[in-house]
Amino acid sequence: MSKEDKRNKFLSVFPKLVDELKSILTGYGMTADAVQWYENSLNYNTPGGKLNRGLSVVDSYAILKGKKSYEELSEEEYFKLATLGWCIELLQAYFLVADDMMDKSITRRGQPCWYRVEEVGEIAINDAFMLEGAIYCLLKNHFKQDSYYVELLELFHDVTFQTELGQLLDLITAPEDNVDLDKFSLDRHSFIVRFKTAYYSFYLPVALAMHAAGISDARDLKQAQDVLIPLGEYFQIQDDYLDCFGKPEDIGKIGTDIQDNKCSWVVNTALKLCSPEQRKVLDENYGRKDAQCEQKCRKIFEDLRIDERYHEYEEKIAEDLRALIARADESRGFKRDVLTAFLGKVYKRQK
Ligand code: GPP
Ligand code: MG
Ligand code: MG
Ligand code: MG
Repeated sequence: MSKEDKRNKFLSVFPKLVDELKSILTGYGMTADAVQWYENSLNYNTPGGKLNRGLSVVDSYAILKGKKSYEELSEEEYFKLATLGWCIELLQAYFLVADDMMDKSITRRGQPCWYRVEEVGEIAINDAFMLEGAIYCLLKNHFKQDSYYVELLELFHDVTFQTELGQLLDLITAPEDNVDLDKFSLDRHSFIVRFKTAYYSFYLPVALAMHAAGISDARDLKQAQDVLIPLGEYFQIQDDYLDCFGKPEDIGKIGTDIQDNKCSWVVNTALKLCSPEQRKVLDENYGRKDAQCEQKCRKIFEDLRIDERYHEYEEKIAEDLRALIARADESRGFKRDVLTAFLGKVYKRQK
């Protein structure tokens, strides 16, 4: 099945889940305008992205079950796994609606952020909570009878909290009105991105698929996590690199990390390599909402050849991850290919 067909098949499940969620509201006697509001929020905030996380749940499950293609999954099996995939997409929708308010962002996935839509405003806070709530409604409807139901609940709860911890650190490390580069370090960066991105984007899809496939020995979950967390960190480092060095037409957004005072891999690498004079320029120009200040920072990143440092980092981490994957133990039914497939999706991506 082509990538496009896989995506369309996955997308075709979502309207059924929306109907199911609407009928929960109807069952509580909610009025038609409230049901309509929820439907609008679900449709505006959930399906518009790349869907990598959701699709990965189904892909990982198929690999773990030794299926060569989606066609070998029964309709019922596919629907259940796709539902789990949509639960991650709902988690992501919840995070992004809230994150865009905290970051005062303007657009998301090529449309205005939800809180900036006329008549939404701060109701978006409640809408974010209700996107999260949808996860637990769907899990209850589709997985309550399964032996691993509690594991799924625990996983969503733990990963949500870990992401919130990462978000806290992200926010207090980059205040808008107080630039202090002494707060930054590559260690702090690593900690932030592992918590804010890697757990929910990389570990969660695989861990969900492992529970659903019945390959969920604690040792196997741990070996998956030991690869997926550094892989998620590598993914976020690419995101930071592309924010500064990517072409807007490739990445679909205009980079803002320098002006936003972000604790990104790029500035942290520069801080490690710069001379006292260059440090002074960064202190005076990083995190300022001013195009000329941004240009001065960019010049230093060029002089320090941060792009070359990035390519070195990329080769090194890909090699380390390949070695780590090669050592994974398959004796209890875990499949290295789940991890190889993820690395393949990330390695040298341009967008
Ligand atoms: C997006 O990071 C943040 C998250 C996905 C986690 C949000 C967590 C919450 C608990 C709300 P970002 O702000 O660096 O990314 P983007 O540039 O896409 O806004
Ligand atoms: Mg943010
Ligand atoms: Mg943001
Ligand atoms: Mg970014």
